[in-house]
Amino acid sequence: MASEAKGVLVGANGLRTVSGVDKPAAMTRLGVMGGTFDPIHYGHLVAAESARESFGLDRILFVPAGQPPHKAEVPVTAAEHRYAMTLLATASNPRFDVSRIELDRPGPSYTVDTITALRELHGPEAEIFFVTGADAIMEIFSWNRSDALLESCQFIAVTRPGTSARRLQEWVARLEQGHGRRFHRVAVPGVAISSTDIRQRVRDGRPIRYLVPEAVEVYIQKHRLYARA
Ligand code: DND
Repeated sequence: MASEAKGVLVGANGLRTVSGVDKPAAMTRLGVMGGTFDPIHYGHLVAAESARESFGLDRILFVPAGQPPHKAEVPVTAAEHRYAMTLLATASNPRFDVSRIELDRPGPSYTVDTITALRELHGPEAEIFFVTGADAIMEIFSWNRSDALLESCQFIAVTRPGTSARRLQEWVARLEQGHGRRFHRVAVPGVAISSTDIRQRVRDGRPIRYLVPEAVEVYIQKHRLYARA
């Protein structure tokens, strides 16, 4: 027998019907937005919110990389600063959270380890969607244990100015062929902002207003991040 709970039709088997598909009532659809976030900017926020809205995700978990595995040779701002800026940038969105999981785990921050840990935390029913920009997904075969990673969750690749939308479509099709229908593509309003450009602007004494949330801009000034020594 079905019962009405908070406007959701719940069957005796504990399943609710959403768009004609039975799902466990407690199922979580979790978006995971991994990044170096050096610094976080509006391009990241628009990408995350577009993925959340397009796929009806309950939350987006921003995961700043403690030790970005692909940037071992590149100077990266201290993880605690990048974490603090991510907290500031996401604070006003009740569906955005920030995780310390990669900051508190020693060693390189491999995404496959993060997804495994999140799956243990949220249980096997949780649907996990890793959100990446078009440029990042095209590098995914070079990531640590990429075969295991590609099987571990679903992926949402968002369009990014500078990377052809058509190439992204071909990539998603190729990933689907090899690894099943767990790869999705979302066209997001193009925000041609990059962390590299923001760092360069600060070094050059140029404004970064409207490229990052105001609180992040103030944090960068206060801690003299990216400034010329
Ligand atoms: P990024 O350094 O590209 O992050 O790292 C992205 C994620 O990949 C992190 O979680 C890394 O740990 C993971 N990764 C990379 C390489 C190897 C491995 C893991 C491994 O496990 O072996 P950024 O802060 O630069 O950007 C964060 C995300 O936002 C990226 O997916 C990027 O493409 C995207 N993005 C934009 N998307 C749309 N419009 C814009 C964007 N700017 C950045 N303007």
